[in-house]
Amino acid sequence: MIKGLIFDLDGVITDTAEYHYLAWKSLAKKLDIEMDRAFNEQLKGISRMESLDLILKHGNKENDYTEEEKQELATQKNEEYQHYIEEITHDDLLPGIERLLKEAKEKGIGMALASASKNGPKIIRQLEIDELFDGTVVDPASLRAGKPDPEIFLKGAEILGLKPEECVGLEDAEAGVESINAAGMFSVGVGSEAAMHKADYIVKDTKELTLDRILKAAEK
Ligand code: G16
Ligand code: MG
Repeated sequence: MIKGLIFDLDGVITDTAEYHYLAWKSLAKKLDIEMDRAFNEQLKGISRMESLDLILKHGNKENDYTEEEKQELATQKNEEYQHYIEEITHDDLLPGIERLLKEAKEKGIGMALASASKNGPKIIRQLEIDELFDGTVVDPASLRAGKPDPEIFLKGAEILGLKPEECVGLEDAEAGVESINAAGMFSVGVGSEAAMHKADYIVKDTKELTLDRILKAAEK
């Protein structure tokens, strides 16, 4: 029986991907590296430092910076990103998400956040949904390995006091779906069939996410 939903943040609850993209693009420009939206797809769901490494590699500059300089570059990106997320309000919840969160709360379904973002707690406060995730946000800084490793979703289940098979994970990134599957949970993928082909249940848009549909699919 399904007793918990474990959510990715960016791309599932709200669309911060565009802000990550704009902030990375502006840093890449300063470093004389071209990056477009297609390349940006690879950065979804992975950590800040892993994203920077991929961008440097993309520009053939992976050996040009010391660890310290890379930390400084990542900080610059994050400062620009934080300006963007200041503007987030409750209205930035993706369509259907508020209803899903309400339905889950009413039915006593546990909810946890499995986001790679260190800005997650601030974003859910701005969205005014932090009370629903009180004490159930996995701290990405505590992880040994990021997505696609199952650790982040397993920690989410542990925080909820549930077994992995009692949880459903919701993701929009391929690395995230792999993480959910490896955790032994039912995976819901938001996105195109092609991008989400590894998910157990696929919806094109968050609008299609209702608790009823998710539970029916997971408990089949
Ligand atoms: C999000 C984004 C990634 C980002 C990561 C780390 O993950 O999808 O692009 O690199 O968080 O974010 P920050 O720099 O804020 O720590 P998720 O797991 O919410 O999709
Ligand atoms: Mg995501």
